[in-house]
Amino acid sequence: MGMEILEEMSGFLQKGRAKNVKALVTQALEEGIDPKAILNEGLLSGMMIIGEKFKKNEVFVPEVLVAARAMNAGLAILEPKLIEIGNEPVGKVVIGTVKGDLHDIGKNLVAMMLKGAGLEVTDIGVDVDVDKFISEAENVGADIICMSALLTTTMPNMKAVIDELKARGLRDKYIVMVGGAPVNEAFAEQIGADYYTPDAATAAEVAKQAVLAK
Ligand code: B12
Repeated sequence: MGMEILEEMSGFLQKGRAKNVKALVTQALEEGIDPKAILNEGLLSGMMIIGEKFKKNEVFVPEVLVAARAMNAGLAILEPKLIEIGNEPVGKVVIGTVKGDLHDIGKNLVAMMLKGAGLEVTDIGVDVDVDKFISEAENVGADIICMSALLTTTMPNMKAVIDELKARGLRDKYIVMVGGAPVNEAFAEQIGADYYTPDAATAAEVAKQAVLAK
């Protein structure tokens, strides 16, 4: 009992059917199903499947966005219950697009997949300056700082954040992840970031592993 409803929920989530997901989360709670099971087996499992398909080019940005919207709709109902039972997130992430850069589609996808992996995500938007990355990370008690850049001219602003972390003696406090189309492994290493991943699904996996290993 209960399992079918969670499978059904995951299926609706993958199709981006927010209304159906919301209705099933409500129903599952009424049936007394453990909110953690609803989260893991109903919502996050569906998002992981979408992430894998996105990685293999079986689905594209619009499908991921509607799935993420459905996940968020379900999460909104579930969150108060999760807080009640004290479900701790795997870790906390602050994510933004660096100063001078307004591209946010990739960053938003990464943020959604991170949420899908059970991380608490604070999205600080686009055109984020050095000080904001650091002060927000300090404020929320983040484990990870994620930076996105889509322009070759704004990539150096990732290094500026890392350099400032070092200057303030905070570099070891955070896991720093970087990404975006022009970013690669060699660049990440050169500026002293901890991780680079080419896509959102891998970013979520790596972030989760990194926090658990911290
Ligand atoms: C959409 C777009 C825009 C939109 C942005 C809308 C928005 N809300 O984001 C608009 C029209 C506003 C725009 C503006 C500009 N753009 Co533009 N844009 C693009 C375009 C076509 C797609 C980018 C995109 O969303 N891709 C889809 C997402 C899903 O992919 P992604 O961002 O790479 O993200 C994935 C990974 O990189 C990774 N990832 C992303 N972030 C992170 C972060 C972490 C931590 C990790 C681990 C992973 C990760 O995961 C994501 C999902 O798998 C690209 C071309 C391209 N093919 O990249 C040009 C492109 C990036 N733009 C470009 C340019 C030049 C500009 C402008 C300067 C144009 C102009 N003259 O005004 C302005 C700059 C504005 C600014 N200050 O930022 C150039 C950059 C060239 C360069 N070498 O720097 C590109 C490459 C186009 C080109 N070929 O010339 N742009």
